[in-house]
Amino acid sequence: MFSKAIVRRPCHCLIHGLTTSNLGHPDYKKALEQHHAYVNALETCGLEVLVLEADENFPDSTFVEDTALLTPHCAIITNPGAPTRKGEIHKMKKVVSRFYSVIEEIKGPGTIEAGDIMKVGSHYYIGLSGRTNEKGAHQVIDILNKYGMSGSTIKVEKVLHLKTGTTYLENNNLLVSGEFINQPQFSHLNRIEIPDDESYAVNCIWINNKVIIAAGFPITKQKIMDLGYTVIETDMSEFQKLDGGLTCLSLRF
Ligand code: CIR
Repeated sequence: MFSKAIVRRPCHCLIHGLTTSNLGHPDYKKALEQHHAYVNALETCGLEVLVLEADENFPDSTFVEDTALLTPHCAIITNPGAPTRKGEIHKMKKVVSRFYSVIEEIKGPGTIEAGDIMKVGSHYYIGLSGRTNEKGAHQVIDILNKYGMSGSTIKVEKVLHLKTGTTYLENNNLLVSGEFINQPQFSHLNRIEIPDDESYAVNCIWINNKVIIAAGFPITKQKIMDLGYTVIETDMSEFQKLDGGLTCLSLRF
């Protein structure tokens, strides 16, 4: 169960955020409205949400998930692989220290962005992607082991982060798309396949038995409702333009 979340309002320079999509620049006003609706969705799931003010120094700073991994036993401040995002961690470390007394940090040359980390029980799958390297992943695994948790690595070849292509909905249910559909490390889970034309929607958030999903993906919505979850839809069009999904916009703990 989660009780809190941390989010950061999008800054004006969001429109210059990193992207591989060809969907055009986000509309700032619309992004702010969508962010507001996202916070409402988290609150509807029962979370107390800390909304941090926009940070104009970092275009991608609204994607707070990448800067920290918040586990039940410790917080781990990451070392983002994207050079323009490395500085985001300093403010986040201060914020996280309000809630955690045990804080670990990933050191270069290890890099990791927590969009590459997916928790399944006390095990953490870590994607080796363009942003997360072996050294970063192994530092995280060593820290997890120190606190009685575990981790393993999975290659991410076609998408930005591990959770761009798969998310866990608890109760053994895993949404999978593309390169993760036949991933042997997931074979013990109940895998729900999301078709290619809805692959953006595979990035969902489970919170206390409700699932927040991106609006406009009817097949995904139906599959999740069929599993018995209450579904909350929210429009993500402006964040999709920057390769950002639902999980990226918050730290939940
Ligand atoms: C980036 O490329 O870093 C941002 N535009 C999007 C980050 C998405 N974060 C995530 O998947 N956890």
